[in-house]
Amino acid sequence: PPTISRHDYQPFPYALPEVALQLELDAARTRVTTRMSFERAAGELVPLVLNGQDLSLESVAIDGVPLGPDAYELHDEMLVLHPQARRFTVEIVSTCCPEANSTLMGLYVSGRHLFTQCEAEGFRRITWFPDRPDVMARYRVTLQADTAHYPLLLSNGNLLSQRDLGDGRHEAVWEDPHPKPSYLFAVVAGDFACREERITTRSGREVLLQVYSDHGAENRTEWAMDCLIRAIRWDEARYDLELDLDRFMIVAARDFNMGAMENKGLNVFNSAYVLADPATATDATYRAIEAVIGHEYFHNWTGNRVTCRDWFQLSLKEGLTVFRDQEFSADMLAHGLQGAAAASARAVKRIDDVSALRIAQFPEDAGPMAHPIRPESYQEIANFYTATIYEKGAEVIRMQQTLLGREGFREGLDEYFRRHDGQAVTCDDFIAAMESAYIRRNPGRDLQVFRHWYSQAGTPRVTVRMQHDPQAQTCTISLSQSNPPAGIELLQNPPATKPPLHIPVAIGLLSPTGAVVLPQGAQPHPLGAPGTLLLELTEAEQSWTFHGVAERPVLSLLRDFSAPVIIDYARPDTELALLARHDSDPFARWEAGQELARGLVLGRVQAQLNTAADLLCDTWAALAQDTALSPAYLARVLTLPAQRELIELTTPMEPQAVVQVHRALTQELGGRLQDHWVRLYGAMADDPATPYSPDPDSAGRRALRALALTYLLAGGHPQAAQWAMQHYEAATNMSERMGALNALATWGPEEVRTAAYQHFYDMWQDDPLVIDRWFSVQAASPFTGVGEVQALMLHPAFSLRNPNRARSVIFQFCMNNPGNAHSAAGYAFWADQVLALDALNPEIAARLARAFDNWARYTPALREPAREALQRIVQHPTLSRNVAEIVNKSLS
Ligand code: B3K
Ligand code: ZN
Repeated sequence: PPTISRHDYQPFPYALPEVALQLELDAARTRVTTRMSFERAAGELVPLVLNGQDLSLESVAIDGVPLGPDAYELHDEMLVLHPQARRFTVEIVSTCCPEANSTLMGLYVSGRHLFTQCEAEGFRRITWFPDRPDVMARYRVTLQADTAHYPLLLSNGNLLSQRDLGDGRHEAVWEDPHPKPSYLFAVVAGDFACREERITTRSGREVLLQVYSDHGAENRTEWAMDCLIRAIRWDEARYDLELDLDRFMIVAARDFNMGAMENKGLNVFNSAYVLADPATATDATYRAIEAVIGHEYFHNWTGNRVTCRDWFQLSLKEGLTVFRDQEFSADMLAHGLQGAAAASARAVKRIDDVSALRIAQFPEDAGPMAHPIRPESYQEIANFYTATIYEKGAEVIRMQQTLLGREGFREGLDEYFRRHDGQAVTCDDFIAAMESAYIRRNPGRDLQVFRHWYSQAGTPRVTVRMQHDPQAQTCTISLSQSNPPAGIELLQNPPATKPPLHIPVAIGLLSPTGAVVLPQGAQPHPLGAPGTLLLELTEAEQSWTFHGVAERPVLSLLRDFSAPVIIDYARPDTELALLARHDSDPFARWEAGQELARGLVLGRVQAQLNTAADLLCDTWAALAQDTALSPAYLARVLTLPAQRELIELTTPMEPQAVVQVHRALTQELGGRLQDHWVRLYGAMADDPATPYSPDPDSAGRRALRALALTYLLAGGHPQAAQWAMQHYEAATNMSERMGALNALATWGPEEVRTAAYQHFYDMWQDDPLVIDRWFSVQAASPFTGVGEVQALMLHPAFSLRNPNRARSVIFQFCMNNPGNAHSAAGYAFWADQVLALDALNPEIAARLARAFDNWARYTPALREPAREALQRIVQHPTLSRNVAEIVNKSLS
C-alpha cells in the first residue's frame, strides 16, 4: 500500500461552503443525493478529486447538466471531475449497502438501527466527497425512511422540519450552523428511548440535552446525563468554553469500533460507555463513562470548533482532549476536598493514567510501530489512533501546563481559540499560541526545544546523578537525557538525529527521616506538592547546585510524573522504602513502592536471585496501617506493577517467567501480610443499609476490599474461598460482584470458580454488556488456555461481528493473559483470529494484529513461533491495508 507523508500536504484547491445531502435510508440499499457548491481557490483549472469507497455511482451533474461517462474518471476509490467554471454546483447520486457493511465505518446497521461512523475516512463510504478535515462546510441533511422501522431520524445541528411522506415513510431535515469537516458528520435512524434535560448555559442560553438508548435501557442513562452536565459545567468554569448548540445528543450503539465519537451535536457512543446502573456497572465503569462523556464533549471545542488540517495533526485534538478529560476526572475525584486530601485524590487518577501509559504506550514507543505524536507517514490512518497520539500526546500537553503554570496555560489556550476558532490547523499552530503566553511570562526564552516532542519517537531516558558536599552544604544534581532511534526512525538512512528535548523534571529533597528539605533561596513550583522544585532539562546534560543542604538528601524524582520518560537512578532500596513512607508527593510516593516491587520481580526473573521480600513486606505493612491514606490510594499502593508492565522491562522479554514470579510474589504477600488483609477485608465492608453510590470514597473501599480478598485467596487463607463465594453471592452491586469474581478467576479453586461462572451466566445471560464481562473475566484467567478460549468462542453468545464481544474474548486472551497467550499455540490462535476478523472489520483486526508487536525482543523460544504466526498473516492472499501495514512493519 502507498505511504502518505506529512510533507506532501497540499491544500484542497476548492472551497466548499455548502453541502445538501438527502439520504433515502434503507438497510439494504440507501440512496444518497449530494449537492456541493464549490469555489475554485484561484488560478488555473484544476481537476476536482472526490473520494469514495464501496459506492455505486448513479449519476453526476455539474450545474444541473448530467455528465456522460467520458466527462469524468471513475477509479476504485476516486472520482475525478473537470469543472470549467470558478463557481459551480456538483450533484451526485450514489448508493451504499449498510446491511452488508461489517466494517462499522460509514453507514452501518447495529441491532435494528442505522448509525454512521465517519472519522477518519468513513464519510467516503456514504457519498463521493472531498473527505479530508481541511474542507469545512455547512451541512443541510434531509433524511427519509420507513416510519415504523425508523421513527427517529437524527443528524447534526438543529431540526428544521419533519413531515410525513404519505407512503409509510417520513422525513426530517437537519441543519448544522457550524461549518465542519466530513469526519464530524453523523446520522442515526431507529427506535430509541430518550432521556432529556434542559439546562441554561453560563451566558443564559437554554439547551436541550438528550441521551438515546435502546428501549428498556433508559433507566441506565441517568449517570451519563449527569456526567454530561458536569462536563458542560466544568468546561465553562475551567476554560470559559460554552456549548455552542441548542441541542446536544448522545446515542448508544451496541456495535462500535471505539469508545465513542464526537460528531458535532450528535455524539455516538459504544453502549459500554453510556449505560450504567448499580446492578450491571462497576465503579470503574462509572468512572470510565465520566471520562469518555467528558472527552467527547470537550472535543466540541478542541477538535470541532478548531479541527485538524490533516490527519498527521491528530494529536492536536486527541492529546489536548485526553489531557482535558484527565483533568476533568481528577477534579471530579477531588471534588469537595482540600490540601493533601485533594492532592491524593488527584494522584489516584494520575496513577491510573501513568499505569495505562506504561502498559500501552511505552511498549508502542519501543516497538516497530513507534511514531512521534505527530507521525511523519502512514499507510492507513485508522492505525494511528494510538496510545502515542492519545496518551503521550496528553503528556506533551500536560508538560506545557507544567512549564507555563495553570494561568499561563489558560492564556495560551485562549490565544489558540482567538487565533484559530473555525479553522483547520496544525500542532505548530497550537504550540505557537502556547509560546506566545510562555514568552510573555519568561522573557528571552521560548519553546523551540520543546517542539521536538512533536517530532521524536521513543521514550527518553533521564539519568540522574547526585553529589552532596557536607562541608559546603551543597547538593548537585546532574541530569542527562538520551533517546535512541525507535520504530521507523531505525530504518532511516542516514539515521535520525535526535536533538535534546525540553524535559520538565519535578523533584523534591527529603531529609534522612523523610522531612521536606527546601534548599536556600529555592522557589517551590506552584503546581507541586510541598517542596517541589522544577528542573528544566533542555540540553543533553545539565547540573543544578543547591545550597543550605546539610545532610545528604533522598531524592524524590519525577514528581506527579512531570514528563513521559524513564528515570535511571541507582540507589539503595532503603531510600525507596523511605520515599514510599514519607514522600510529600503522593504520585512519587506510590512510584517508590512500585519501584521497590519492580526491582524485586526483575531481580528474581532476570538474575534468578531469590531476593527476600522483607523490605517490601515491611513497607507495605506500614502503609496498610497508615490511616491517613484514602482507601482508593491505598489500593493502588498495595497493588504490584502489572504483569504487562513488568514483561516490557525484561531483556529479552520473558513473559512466562514474569507471570510465575508475579504470582509467587502475590502469594507471598498474601501470606506474609495476612493479618493486614483480614483486617482490611473486614474494615472495608459496605454498610448494607447504605444504597450503592459510585463516589470515590465508597469505590475506593470496595477496591481495597477486593484487593484484600485477592491476597487472601492467593496467600491460601483457609477461609478465603468461602469468603469469596459469600462476597460474590451477597453482593448488592456489580462492583462487589466483579471484585469477588475476578479474585476467584485469578486464584480460586476450580469448583468454586466454575460454580461462580455458571451462576453469573444464568443471572445475566440477557444482558450483553454484562455477558461481555463474563467472557472477559474467563478469557483473562490464568486457568484459561488456548483450548478453553476456543471453547468460549463456541458459546452461542459469542460473535466475531460485535467488537465488544470480540474484545471481551480474543483481545482479553491475547493481551491480558500473558501466561497462556505467549506460546506457539497462543500465537497460532492469534493469527487465526486476526485473519478471521480482517475479513469482517479491518480496523479491529489491525488492533489485534498489534498484540505481539514486540516479538523480536522475546526470549528465543518464543521468537520463532511468533515470527511464524506473523508470516502466516503476511502471506494471506487478501489482507486489508490496515493489517498489511501493521504486520509488514512488525516483520521489517
Ligand atoms: N475521535 C474518535 C476516534 C474515532 C476513530 C475511528 N477510527 C474518538 C475520540 O477520540 O474521541
Ligand atoms: Zn478524542
